[in-house]
Amino acid sequence: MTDLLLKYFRTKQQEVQSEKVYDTQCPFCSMQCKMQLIEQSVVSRKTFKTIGKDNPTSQGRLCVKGMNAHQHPFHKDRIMHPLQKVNGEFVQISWEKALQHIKEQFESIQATDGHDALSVYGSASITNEEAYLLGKFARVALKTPYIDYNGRLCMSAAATAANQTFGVDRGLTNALNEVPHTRVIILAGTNIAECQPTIMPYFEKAKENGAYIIAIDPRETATTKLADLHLKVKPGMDAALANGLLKVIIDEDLVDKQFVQERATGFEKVKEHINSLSLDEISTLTDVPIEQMRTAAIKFASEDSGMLFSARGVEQQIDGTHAVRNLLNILISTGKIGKKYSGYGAITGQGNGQGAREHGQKADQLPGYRSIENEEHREQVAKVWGVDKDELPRKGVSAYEMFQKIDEGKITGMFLMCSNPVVSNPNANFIKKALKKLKFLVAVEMFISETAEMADLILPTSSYLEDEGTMTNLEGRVTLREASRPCPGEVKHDWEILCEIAKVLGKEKYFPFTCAEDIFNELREASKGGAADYFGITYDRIRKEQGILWPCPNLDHKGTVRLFENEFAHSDGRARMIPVSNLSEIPKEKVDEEYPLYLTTGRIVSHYLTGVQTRKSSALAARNFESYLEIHPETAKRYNIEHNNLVSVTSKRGNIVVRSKLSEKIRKDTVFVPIHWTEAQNVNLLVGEDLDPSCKMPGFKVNAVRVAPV
Ligand SMILES: Nc1nc2c(c(=O)[nH]1)N[C@H]1C(S)=C(S)[C@@H](COP(=O)(O)OP(=O)(O)OC[C@H]3O[C@@H](n4cnc5c(=O)[nH]c(N)nc54)[C@H](O)[C@@H]3O)O[C@H]1N2
Ligand SMILES: Nc1nc2c(c(=O)[nH]1)N[C@H]1C(S)=C(S)[C@@H](COP(=O)(O)OP(=O)(O)OC[C@H]3O[C@@H](n4cnc5c(=O)[nH]c(N)nc54)[C@H](O)[C@@H]3O)O[C@H]1N2
Ligand code: SF4
Ligand SMILES: [Mo]
Repeated sequence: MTDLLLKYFRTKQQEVQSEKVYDTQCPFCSMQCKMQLIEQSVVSRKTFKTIGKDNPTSQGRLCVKGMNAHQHPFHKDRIMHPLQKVNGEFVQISWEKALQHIKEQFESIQATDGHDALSVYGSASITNEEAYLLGKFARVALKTPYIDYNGRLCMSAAATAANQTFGVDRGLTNALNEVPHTRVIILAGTNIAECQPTIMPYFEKAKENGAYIIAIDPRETATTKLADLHLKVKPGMDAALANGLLKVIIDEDLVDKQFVQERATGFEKVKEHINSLSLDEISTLTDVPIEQMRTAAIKFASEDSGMLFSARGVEQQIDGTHAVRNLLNILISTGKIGKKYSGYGAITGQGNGQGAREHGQKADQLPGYRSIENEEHREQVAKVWGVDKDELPRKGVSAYEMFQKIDEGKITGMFLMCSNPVVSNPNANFIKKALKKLKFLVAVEMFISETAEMADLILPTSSYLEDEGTMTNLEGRVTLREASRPCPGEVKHDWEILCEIAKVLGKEKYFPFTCAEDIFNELREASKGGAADYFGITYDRIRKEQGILWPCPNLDHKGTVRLFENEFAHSDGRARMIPVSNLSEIPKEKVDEEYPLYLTTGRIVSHYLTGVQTRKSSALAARNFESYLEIHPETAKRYNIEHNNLVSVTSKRGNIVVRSKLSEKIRKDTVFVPIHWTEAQNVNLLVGEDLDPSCKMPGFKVNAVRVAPV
């Protein structure tokens, strides 16, 4: 190096007056990649950079969202003070006034409209400690049955199916490091390449090792590229397709009879049902050729090991629970579960999609995966909380149904933490109309989201850089997010806000917490003996052992890496198979002359959910600054649509305008719109309100629409 260059670098180095490094985990998906924020002060300004950090799950990798995750917390629009709406405008107020205002409003609503008039809407992007505390807050501080959360729109079908089939629901039954060694993989309605990008090397390695990969998706995606066989199914027909595969497995005598006999119940009924079905009919319904079904089924059944993964493509359907149960029928009938290199994975979505569905945010649930309608469970949790079990409310209703109750005037107040339901719920016009009827809406937020915009009060909350706590990743591994950057402005943590509100409501003694670890220690007690038992997990252990997979019932227990090796979690130790019909119990919307195309919705790699965070990141926003309609060129031609046209997309519920993107990768009868944009581009203006009767999941993935150039 020349002297001149050396001198240049030296001066550059001197310009960096200080450097701070903060450990944290990515605020976005379920991989929960560990990362470090490097903050440098250079002369008069600060610069930030994010780098990956080694850990057993993401192994130091980051995707484009992770690398740019620091851009939104430092965005100028971040809320720094409590904001109250006065004559339609938000004005800054003190915490003291904000808390007093909440007390007055909550008390007045409960005095005039009853206890049940208050509702709580939570999230799977908050920590375990916060999810747990929010459930306790609703039941103990507000005494309302009405609490549910955004995971209802996300994991509810997979969770219900796994609970019904296996007796317990943990996203992956095996750790990710088994994936490279399995012989055959089914990827059903999951786009891991865009949604959990740092998981990909596990699957790429499997392929290198010779695994055969089968993808089921109506579109060709970066994920289906990995597949040896792509079943380009008609949207919403996964339950029927699974019947097709089961039929081949049974007809070809490929059932693992010993496994089915010893470890499951219900196989005979499934077989009887399958014998009554015709492959021709299934092929017509699914638009998957019989030969492809045969290849997939024979390959999956004949290999020694195999894994099956599902995500929202199969699950966000009004028969999502049954569709997943039928996929699990395939896994059980071929004996590919509870063994090395064989198992199931419902790929979790949000950062804490797993943990936040275990500890009491769900309408019918108490911590540790306990049921709020079970007397013994009520007793156990009431004891930990120091309340009388008869004082605990009963079960409430699901996320979308809370908005129906608001519309009916039965719920008049809402406490919203970490979600943007105006954009993420189906039938978005209705959600907005319902929210307008509320007497009082409080949003705990980092930004004025489309929903916070409608609030009477916004409370500023901390980000993933500042808020310490545990997050359970897609493997079921409980990890510790060591976030330690000081909160900016008057920002407080979500858990701190809950404790302060409880205090003004006179419930301080139930919320005495001074740090996240205090809350975790109570959660451990409350989950003890439950299905999701965290009792043996401590902050110290997580630090030393780089995360622990639940259940972990005591301090000497190593955690459970592989589930169901000896028995399933039902009391008889067996998995439950049930026959599943080809068609949904509640009919899905059909295409007709007026609405001739199927609309399906989903994600792209550069944005996250309703986009409130990623649209604030200059690097991510620059990659995709607007929504689009993916449409097959032949279909586009039929409706006089050219590439890059503004297109009007209309369903029975509403209308959006997005730009066309012609692509041969999508089925000719289907169009796709991503979910990350709002207002005239909010795809949920088009989605209908029917819900899966078993888990109340909306049908985000199948709706009938028409398209026309604007
Ligand atoms: N970049 C990015 N990553 C994310 C998120 C994000 O917003 N952005 N969100 C996170 C969250 S919360 C979640 S839940 C996960 C979601 O992760 P995924 O479920 O993988 O994502 P989606 O894009 O919703 O849907 C997956 C695939 O289902 C396909 N599909 C649509 N209809 C059907 C159908 O009827 N049958 C079948 N078999 N497939 C169908 C779509 O074409 C799509 O490729 O991602 C997480 N990761
Ligand atoms: N059509 C269609 N609709 C869908 C889906 C689909 O595939 N298709 N997917 C569904 C799925 S899987 C999901 S998970 C939902 C998610 O939908 P939402 O719950 O609406 O998701 P986000 O956009 O993440 O909203 C989170 C909000 O909380 C704020 N926030 C972020 N971190 C924190 C925090 O730590 N504390 C607090 N208090 N606030 C915070 C963010 O600024 C943001 O405004 O959308 C669902 N909607
Ligand atoms: S978005 Fe997911 S894969 Fe990407 S860095 Fe964040 S946690 Fe990792
Ligand atoms: Mo999700």
